[in-house]
Amino acid sequence: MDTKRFETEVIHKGYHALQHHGSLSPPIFQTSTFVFDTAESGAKRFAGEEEGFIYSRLSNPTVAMLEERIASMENGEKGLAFGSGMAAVSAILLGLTKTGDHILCSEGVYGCTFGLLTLMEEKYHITHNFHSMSDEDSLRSAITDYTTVIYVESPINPTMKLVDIEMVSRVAKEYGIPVVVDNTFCSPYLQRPLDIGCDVVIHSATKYLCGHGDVIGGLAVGKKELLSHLAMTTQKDIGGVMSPFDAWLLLRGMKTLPVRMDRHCDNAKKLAALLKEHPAVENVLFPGDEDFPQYELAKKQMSNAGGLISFEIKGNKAMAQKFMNSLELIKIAVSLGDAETLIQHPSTMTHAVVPEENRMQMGISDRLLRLSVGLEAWEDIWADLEKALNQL
Ligand code: 3LM
Repeated sequence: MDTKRFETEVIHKGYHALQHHGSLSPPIFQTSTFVFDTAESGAKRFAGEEEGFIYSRLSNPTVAMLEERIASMENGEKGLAFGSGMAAVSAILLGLTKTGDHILCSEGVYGCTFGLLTLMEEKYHITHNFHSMSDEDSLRSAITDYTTVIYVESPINPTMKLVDIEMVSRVAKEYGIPVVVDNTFCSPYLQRPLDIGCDVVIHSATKYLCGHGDVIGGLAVGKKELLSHLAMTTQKDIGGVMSPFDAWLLLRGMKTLPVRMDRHCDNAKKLAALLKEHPAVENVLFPGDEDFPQYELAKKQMSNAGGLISFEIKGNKAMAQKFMNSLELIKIAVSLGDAETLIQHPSTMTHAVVPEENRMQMGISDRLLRLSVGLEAWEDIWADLEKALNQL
């Protein structure tokens, strides 16, 4: 079958790979192991001389179908599925580094990624530093002889700052350094980093890809040679793999990714404009806002602005928390990309593990809130926000 458009592939890609007996919904191969016809056949599979499944930590048909589908969505050669976004991040970063290496990171990262980088530095002497990557010259000056990975979130959680993925990848190529992009906030529907030069894309599949708040999962996509190597090392031997049932839920959720994302984006655009006008709010951070400092970059590398809005409450932390507690429809919860609108307080929640000094450098004040705009009627979301803001 020749390649079809994104909206078609997200529903069909990988279906042919299964012996599905005509079942429209793919079977969940809920098995830990696979039976070999003979001892010789088993030996050949282990030696890579015979096609076939061995054991579900190594590969599973339902999970393999998801891996084929996400590879197609990101326009990459090979996909890998993990038991969480952090299992993906850790398998990729540990797989690409050794003691003494240096990781150059975007100006901010998700809190647990920050925790992992700290752990790698303390335990394995793999150093890192955060950098704005705002122009070629400063990027070049931040690359050291020991830099072996450039790790980028764009948009950055939760400050929404962007990194020019094409520019960073172009410069990194000159030095032969792989660029890893965490594409969780956009999903492949809004941004395809491999198309603009990066080497590995990572997702917390828990978020937009799933879309229904019922899976913890991670995905990575890149060149076949590199991803196969990671599959046989840090994925297989650390073992943070995805279960067949979670792969099935993701295959189901991803079919509606384009229609869901369109709605998330439309709702967020309307709400960002309304938040900007409200006297109790300042610093609305939304890449689709014409006053957003990187609006042009957003237009260049994202096909739409996404469903996340961060903003500060005028006042202090207590007022931010009071506002959250006054909400009724909107749920106070971490995570994002679900049908339900969720709000969280990064300085005490997703980024609580980040020391205050680093949080300030990243731009995470204790008045900052992150709204994951859901699929409800925007008028109802706004009514809830406005009522709670008016109480401040
Ligand atoms: C959150 N984020 O609410 P999992 N990369 C990015 C992420 O935002 C996340 C991960 C990786 C949130 C989770 S906080 C306790 C809840 C950009 C997760 C990690 O391992 O699937 O959670 O993904 O921002």
